[in-house]
Amino acid sequence: MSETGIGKRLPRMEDHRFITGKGRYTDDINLPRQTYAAFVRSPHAHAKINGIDTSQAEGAPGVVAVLTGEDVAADGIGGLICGWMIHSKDGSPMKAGPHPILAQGKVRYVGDHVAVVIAETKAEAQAAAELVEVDYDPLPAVAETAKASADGAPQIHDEAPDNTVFEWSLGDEAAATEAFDKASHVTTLELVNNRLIPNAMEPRAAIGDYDSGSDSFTLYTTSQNPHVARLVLSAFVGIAPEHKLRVIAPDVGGGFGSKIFIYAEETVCVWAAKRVGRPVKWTGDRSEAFLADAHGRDHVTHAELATDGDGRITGMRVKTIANMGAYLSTFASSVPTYLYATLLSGQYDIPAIYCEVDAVYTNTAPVDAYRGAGRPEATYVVERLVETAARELNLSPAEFRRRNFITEFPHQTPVIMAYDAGDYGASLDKALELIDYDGFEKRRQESERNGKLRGLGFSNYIEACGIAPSQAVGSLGAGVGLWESAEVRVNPTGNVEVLTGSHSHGQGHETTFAQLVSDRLGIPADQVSVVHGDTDKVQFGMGTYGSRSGAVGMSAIYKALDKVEAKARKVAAHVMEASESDIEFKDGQFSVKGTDKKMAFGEVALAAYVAHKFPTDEIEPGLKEGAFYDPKNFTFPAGCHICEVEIDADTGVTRIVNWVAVDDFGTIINPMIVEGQVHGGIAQGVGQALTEGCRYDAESGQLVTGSYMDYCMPRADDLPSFNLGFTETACPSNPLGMKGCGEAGAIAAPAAVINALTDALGVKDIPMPATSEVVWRVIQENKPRV
Ligand code: MCN
Repeated sequence: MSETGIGKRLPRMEDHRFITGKGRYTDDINLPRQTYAAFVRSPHAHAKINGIDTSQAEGAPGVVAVLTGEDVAADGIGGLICGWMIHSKDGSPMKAGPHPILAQGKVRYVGDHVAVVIAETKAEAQAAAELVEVDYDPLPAVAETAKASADGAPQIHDEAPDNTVFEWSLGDEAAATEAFDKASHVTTLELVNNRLIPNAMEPRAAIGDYDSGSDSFTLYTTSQNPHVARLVLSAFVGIAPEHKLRVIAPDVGGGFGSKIFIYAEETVCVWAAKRVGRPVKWTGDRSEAFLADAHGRDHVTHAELATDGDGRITGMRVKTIANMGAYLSTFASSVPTYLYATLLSGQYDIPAIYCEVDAVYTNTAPVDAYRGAGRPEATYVVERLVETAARELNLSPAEFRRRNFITEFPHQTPVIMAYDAGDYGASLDKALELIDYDGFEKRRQESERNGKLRGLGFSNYIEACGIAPSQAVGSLGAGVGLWESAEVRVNPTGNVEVLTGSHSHGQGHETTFAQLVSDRLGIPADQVSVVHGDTDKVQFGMGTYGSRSGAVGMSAIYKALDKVEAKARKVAAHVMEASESDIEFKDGQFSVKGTDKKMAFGEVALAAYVAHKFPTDEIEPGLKEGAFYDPKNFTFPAGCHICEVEIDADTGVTRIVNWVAVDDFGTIINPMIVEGQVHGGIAQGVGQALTEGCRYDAESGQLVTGSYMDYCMPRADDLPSFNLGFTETACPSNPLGMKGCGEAGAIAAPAAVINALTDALGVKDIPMPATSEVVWRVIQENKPRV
């Protein structure tokens, strides 16, 4: 067995370059004759543009060009589009307004792109951007999700009356109505899933370059999916054939979903590079990221759970208003629909579910996928309902959950998903043991003696990862299946290069992918290089999001390795003059059954290249194989997170004193990397629950939380040392039995925190983010026991 193979806590091989400052990010790249772009952004949430005077800016020092929406239109550049069509329940297609890369006639949110100034230096571009005179007629704005379609709300796009993009539904309404009619108890909650601003460490950046000699473009950009960026962006900018655009996503400092989309800025850089005949570089600053990176979540939900006299769940009804922002971002429409409502069954056997989702435009930044994308919102609805129902029925939350768990697999839910494998009782049992559930009451009493309120909150989440098997999404009418590609190139010295369509921007693929190769070929992981993020090197790929790189990306590598092994067996058999059926391969050695003949993997690799007079009709020289892998189903990671909080009753300050997470990720390749992923995810979920909340002023539509002064990210001292455990049910739909782990923590955590807070405070609900001020106010209003 390989010392660096599957299951080993191999330190991340990429970290040496990151922690020694040798990472190469987009902003580290500089091209000869490069210019710099600065965007003129709207100061208004909603306004008519009467005219733009660029003359002063054009005359400013160093300015190369000033471009506006008129130039975009003149060059026939179309707008950005949302790729996933949703139909309303009346069958009509979603109503999307145009999304020009530079505003045309109107701006629709603070930060909207109005013009771009291109200059010799960044400072000159920024200074000249201040000189662009825009004549605006401010219009009334609507920023609040719940009020977007209210009578008299300002109309944002002519194409979408009442600011309604779609009114969609999923499930059986009649069955749900019947379940509620017959219910012995109904639990109701009004929930707000707060809007979040993604905060990857590296802000977005792009360099567009045009080579007039070959009439081809290169885009360096902070992308999680460079091939998809090439496909979509080449169509937007009119570059044909598409391989005339090379997209390079070098080291990327985190994305969390926000770097999947096609944004105006990188599109402008590519288009403008040809117009000015020089490379155009843009590096966003943190303030621009707050304003114009696609935000996450932002749901307002009315949710109901029906139970019978035995404490069994019989039905669920959910009505959600989902804020899309001012424009539909690349995948926005899929998030509150197929990534959300399809997970509303949670881990429970619920016979009838009906969900309605109204997607609305508001004068705010576009909203799209953010770590978990739809699944944190679903888990929040399910786990808040379940916990509340248990309390209302005077059952322990653990017992109520256990009574309703799905126990037989495969399980077809009433909301499309067919869960393949899991053991939800096992993760609950293990979590109860790790948190010392039986000792909780004593700990609560001890806290009370010290003037503190203690609470325990569960979150038994499930998610659908490995996005997105074409068989499964085809049935959703998406028309796109998201497979992954891989190529394994074995060099004559036996070293291996793996070319993958996945993109690592913090997930440690250079290590885990190498571990897989090490395991299969019996060579050390440091003899494996992982190549990704360049459309000229890797033929095609779907990129990284939806915790898919393990289950889908690594499965493609696995398939390519099958082919490499099969070919190497042929070569070994030829060189050792044996029958192929007598060749055995173990621990990196090919041997001939029943003899002492053997060859190391490296020797076979060399033989494959240095011509052993192969019978070329049977064996071609070389050792290089590729594969595409399209899974049959999603993977369904699930687990039980329990959060224990202690609240200072005088100040409302909440301390998380213990966090237990027992997750089922199927086969684990690198436990250390997986634990890191879970830690990061929980931290993000705790941020949503306790500190992070994006706010727009309801009247003016100004972003009130536009910097870290007002938008509070969680810090290390807000978090306890996490207590992690694992259970394992292998995923049957991929060869490694893996399930995704990259989003689990962010999906589970918000419900666990709020369930713990409501337990401690003895209240039905508390809004997120439950800052100490919010908690203090609840304490003042409710005067709990202490
Ligand atoms: N892994 C494993 N065993 C498993 C599952 C995964 O060892 N059973 C390993 C994988 O090989 C990979 C890592 O864990 O090295 C994460 O794998 P996976 O769950 O497949 O997720 P992806 O690689 O597809 O990453 C996407 C996921 C998502 S959707 C978001 S959002 C997110 C996340 O990863 N964004 C991140 N984690 C992030 N971590 C960092 N540092 N930065 C981001 O932007």
